[in-house]
Amino acid sequence: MNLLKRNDLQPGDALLVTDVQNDFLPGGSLAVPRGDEVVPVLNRYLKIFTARNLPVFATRDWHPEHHCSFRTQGGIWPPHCVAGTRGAEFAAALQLPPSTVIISKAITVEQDAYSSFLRTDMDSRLRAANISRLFIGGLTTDYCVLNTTRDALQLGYQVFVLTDAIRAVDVRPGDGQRAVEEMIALGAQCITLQGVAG
Ligand code: VGL
Ligand code: ZN
Repeated sequence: MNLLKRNDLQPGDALLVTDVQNDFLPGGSLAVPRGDEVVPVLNRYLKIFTARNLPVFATRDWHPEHHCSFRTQGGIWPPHCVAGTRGAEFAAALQLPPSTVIISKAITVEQDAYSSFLRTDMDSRLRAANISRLFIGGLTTDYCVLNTTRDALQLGYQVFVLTDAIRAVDVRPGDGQRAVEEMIALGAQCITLQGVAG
């Protein structure tokens, strides 16, 4: 199924690393079960993409201190990823190349944003770089990865979900699995390292 060989990566491909930030890792304020396991796998993808001179985009959840999604403000999440704090920093072990384009999302107090395309310049940055295929991994399967994939497909990008480099919050058991099924139903393809590393 949907296996790509390493040689099948091509100009127009980009790696999109979503929200691999301390607060989403074990010990963080919104810890994703086994969220840390995506880091070494993403590092392998990062090596493959950079070796082929393909661009890397990294998103970060970047909330103001009193963000509406926080329980303290009536939202559903514990306070997390407050801009400029340690919890909002990328995982220390994540080896992002210096050329990584960083996109901050959900930066206004009164609006949340799970999709990396929502009120960001993601689409224009991708268009400027002539990107047509997105390889998406990171956190969280059932929020940022799902909503980013939905919008990307809607906008006409081809999407490959890196199923070995995503993890779900699973507020309700099965949310992550359902998110993967929805992404497939919408037209995303699932691949793993073997699929790009040949
Ligand atoms: C996210 C929960 C809360 C995400 C952001 O980016 O997946 N999840 N805020
Ligand atoms: Zn958030």
